[in-house]
Amino acid sequence: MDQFLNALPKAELHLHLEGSLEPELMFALAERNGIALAYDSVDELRQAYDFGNLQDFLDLYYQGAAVLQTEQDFYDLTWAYIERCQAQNVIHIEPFFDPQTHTARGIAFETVINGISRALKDAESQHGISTGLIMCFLRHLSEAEAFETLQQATPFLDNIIGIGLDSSEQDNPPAKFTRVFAKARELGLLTVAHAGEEGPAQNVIDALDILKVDRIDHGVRAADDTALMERLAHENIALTVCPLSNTRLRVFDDMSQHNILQMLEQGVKVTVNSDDPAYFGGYLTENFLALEKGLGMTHEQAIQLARNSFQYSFAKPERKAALL
Ligand code: ES4
Ligand code: ZN
Repeated sequence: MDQFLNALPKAELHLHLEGSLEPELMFALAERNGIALAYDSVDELRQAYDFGNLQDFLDLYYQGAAVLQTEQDFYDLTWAYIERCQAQNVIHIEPFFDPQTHTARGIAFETVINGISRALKDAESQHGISTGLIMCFLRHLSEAEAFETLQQATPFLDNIIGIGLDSSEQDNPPAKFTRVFAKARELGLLTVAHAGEEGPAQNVIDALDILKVDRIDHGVRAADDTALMERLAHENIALTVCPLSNTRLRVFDDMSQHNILQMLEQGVKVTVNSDDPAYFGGYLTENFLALEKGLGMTHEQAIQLARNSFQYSFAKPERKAALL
């Protein structure tokens, strides 16, 4: 473990709470809730984490989330992630959750958000970690289902800072959610969207121009479009890049091929994030370490990446000033 990278103060802007469900906790919750898993052991489950693409991963990710049943389960999931943050000097977090993964199984929206929110509140009071929760819509589901989810969230708008868009990018372009994003913005919510992960650079353009997002999740395929790269740099549009995710899902064959440092040097406001750390082999420090090992990232570059994570966070101005 590189002491410098672990001790470096960092923010995480792209983390799916359901993707922080470690196999050990998955088995413990399965037992607590009397649920049968398709795997006999933690080792057997980990061996299944060999993905050819995004959809291979999503199939296992939605299956794994089925062990989450009670408010306490959502608390325990979130708290386990917060303890990882505490151990890695991650002092500001903006985690995602996918309510539809749970409401589709008959779990009440309030069960999910109350468990998560209570853990985030404890993170602030016990560890001084500042937080902002982002609710994601599953883009493989319909616009109507996204609207229904936004409706369910209305009593809890104080608990969330924004909305996002995740799941299968292929065949589910940003334009499918134009109206629900407009409605969320009217409600005062910030907006982000996964774009340019497996999908084309055009999805990044459409997320900006049609959904009017405040930040892009992944966005690595923007590098295919020179004009877009210049726009991202000049308009200070941040990308939440996830190096280990991208190699595990074969967006890049090897870390040595990853374009994050090239984008950084071109003036694009990139940040480092872990996405689904229980599935992709590491939390934030491990992602920074992978960049050092695979791309020769310097300490100066690491400091700039960490600085970007504070600068382009949705932290309140006074908190941001303290972080920077
Ligand atoms: C995700 Cl890596 C990734 N891409 C799209 N949707 C997701 N949900 C959880 N992880
Ligand atoms: Zn993601």
